[in-house]
Amino acid sequence: MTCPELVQLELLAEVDALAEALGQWADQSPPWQPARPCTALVRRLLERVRLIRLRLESPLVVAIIGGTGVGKSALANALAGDQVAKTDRSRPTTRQPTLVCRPSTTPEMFGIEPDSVTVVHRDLPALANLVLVDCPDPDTTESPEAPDTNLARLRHILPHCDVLLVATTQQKYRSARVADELAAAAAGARLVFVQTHADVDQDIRDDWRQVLEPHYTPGHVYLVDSLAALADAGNGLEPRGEFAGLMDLLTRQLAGAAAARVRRANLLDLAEETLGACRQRLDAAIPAIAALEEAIELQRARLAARLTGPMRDELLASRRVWENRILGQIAARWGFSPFALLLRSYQGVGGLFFGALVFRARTPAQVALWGAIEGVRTWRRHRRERQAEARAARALAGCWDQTDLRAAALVIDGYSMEAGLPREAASLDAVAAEAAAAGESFVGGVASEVDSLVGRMAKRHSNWFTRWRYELLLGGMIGYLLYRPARNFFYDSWLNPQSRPLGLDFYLLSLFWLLVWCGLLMWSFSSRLRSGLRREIEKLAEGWAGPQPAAGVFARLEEECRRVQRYREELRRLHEHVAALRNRVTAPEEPLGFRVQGRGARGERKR
Ligand SMILES: Nc1nc2c(ncn2[C@@H]2O[C@H](COP(=O)(O)OP(=O)(O)OP(=O)(O)O)[C@@H](O)[C@H]2O)c(=O)[nH]1
Ligand SMILES: [Mg+2]
Repeated sequence: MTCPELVQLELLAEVDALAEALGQWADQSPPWQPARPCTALVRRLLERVRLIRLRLESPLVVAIIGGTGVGKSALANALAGDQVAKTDRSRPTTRQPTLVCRPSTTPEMFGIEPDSVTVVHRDLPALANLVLVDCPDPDTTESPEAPDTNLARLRHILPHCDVLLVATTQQKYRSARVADELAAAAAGARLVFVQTHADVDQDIRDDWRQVLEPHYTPGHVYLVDSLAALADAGNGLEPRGEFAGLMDLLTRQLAGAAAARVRRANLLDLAEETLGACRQRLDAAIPAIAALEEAIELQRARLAARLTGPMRDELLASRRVWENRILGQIAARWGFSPFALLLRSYQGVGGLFFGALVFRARTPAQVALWGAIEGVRTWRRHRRERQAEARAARALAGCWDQTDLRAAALVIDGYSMEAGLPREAASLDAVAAEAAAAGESFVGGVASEVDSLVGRMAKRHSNWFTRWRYELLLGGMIGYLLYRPARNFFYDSWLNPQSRPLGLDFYLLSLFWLLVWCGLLMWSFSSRLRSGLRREIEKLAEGWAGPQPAAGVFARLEEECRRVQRYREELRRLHEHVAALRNRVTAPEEPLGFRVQGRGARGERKR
């Protein structure tokens, strides 16, 4: 494979990859107001990319632009080496772009509509590697309402051109109209600056360079006499002086692989400039998104405090129920022993009493908590009555104070409007639905936290040391109380005839003291448990500080914000990728000129 072919293939692959990435980025744009103009800009860029791709294999298209009468048509003739475009003293002369090319070349090859140009086919040597476009001027005063003006025709043709030959004269080099059009078209093209009328005008190139330099790197600025150059060509003479340099640049230096490099540089310039403009827009709009994200966190923290406060109170108020559960688990771990039996009886009585508490639940937090905790046990029993689930769901929704939700939704709606995001996500209905789901997941989380807390505490309070201490204390008391009746029965009644069997009083008293002892032991055991439980619940509630319990509220809006951030991040990545490519690709800059990125050429028109 030859070098130019390889360059061409590389360029094709690069253009395709870039177009695909840009297309994907534009397709994934979020419903965010500032994204709209950026997406539109990138779609226009893609159209330009399509045009550049279309003419990748074709000769370079060199457009000659400049104010009326500066000698564009005369320069086209000089470059072609023949009379190809009409020149005249009456202004304006050229009204439609004139495409000067070899007979094998057609406007369609460059994506140009044939009706929009006058095609001049000439088999001239100068046209071997380039196509000349003699453009109409941008400064003829015409009715701006007229649909078909010189300016409109000029704007229509410029995106199809690779190199802009900017012609001027001593009189016109400061023309604002021309500068504006140049600024708009320059990003997608290399530039060659030419002063005409070298035979009659002063050399203003230094001053012109100064006018250009804030916005352009002008490269070599040529000074030519087009009429003399055309006459030389007609007489079969070789080009001379500055004109020879210009001819050499266009016909030799920019031929072949250089043409591909020019196109690649143009494409990357255009892409970098467009993406840079998009980034500027998005960067300007992003603080409003950050403010919205901050406001969401703040409102969540507020709502969460409203949710966690009652939940903590509820957990503390139901301490006896947790205690009872822990006792049940401890008894189950200990299996069959006197103290385990005592625990079971105590827990059984407690269960009867506290089980009723579940059904006396009144506050939304209570109902929600019990709905979640008893989800497996109590509610399932009632499942046949389908109302049970609806009741739990209502209770979960009721965890939130509707006034709080409305206030939060209003605040966030203001921020999302400011940020340019769709407002439906901040509507009360949407927020209420999100709040219900968030409440449900929070309460579900609390239920499982309580469950593991009960398990943890049961484990902590059922170690061997604790167990044997209580077993010994209870067993000792039982042994002590059994000693006298046993002695009375086995020893006294057989060996001591004077003794009498113990009366009912003794047994009642023994039972009384046994109960008192059991009570004391239970009191000691459960009071330790209870104080530990309080600490654990407080610790649990401390873990709910911050916006986390209300994380699901404004989730849709938060997702939109994330999408916007991803969209912006992707743009930054694309822009940096294009900038890196641009720095790597060396266009044959010298003596070509080009637009300086990021310096905002004057009067830039939106592409
Ligand atoms: N002496 C001299 N005259 C020139 C030169 N270039 C162009 N002219 C003359 O300037 C006049 C205008 O030239 P054109 O080529 O028609 O100018 P243009 O820029 O195409 O003008 P429009 O088509 O109206 O935009 C003609 O009479 C040319 O002969 C030059 O280098 N030297
Ligand atoms: Mg002309």
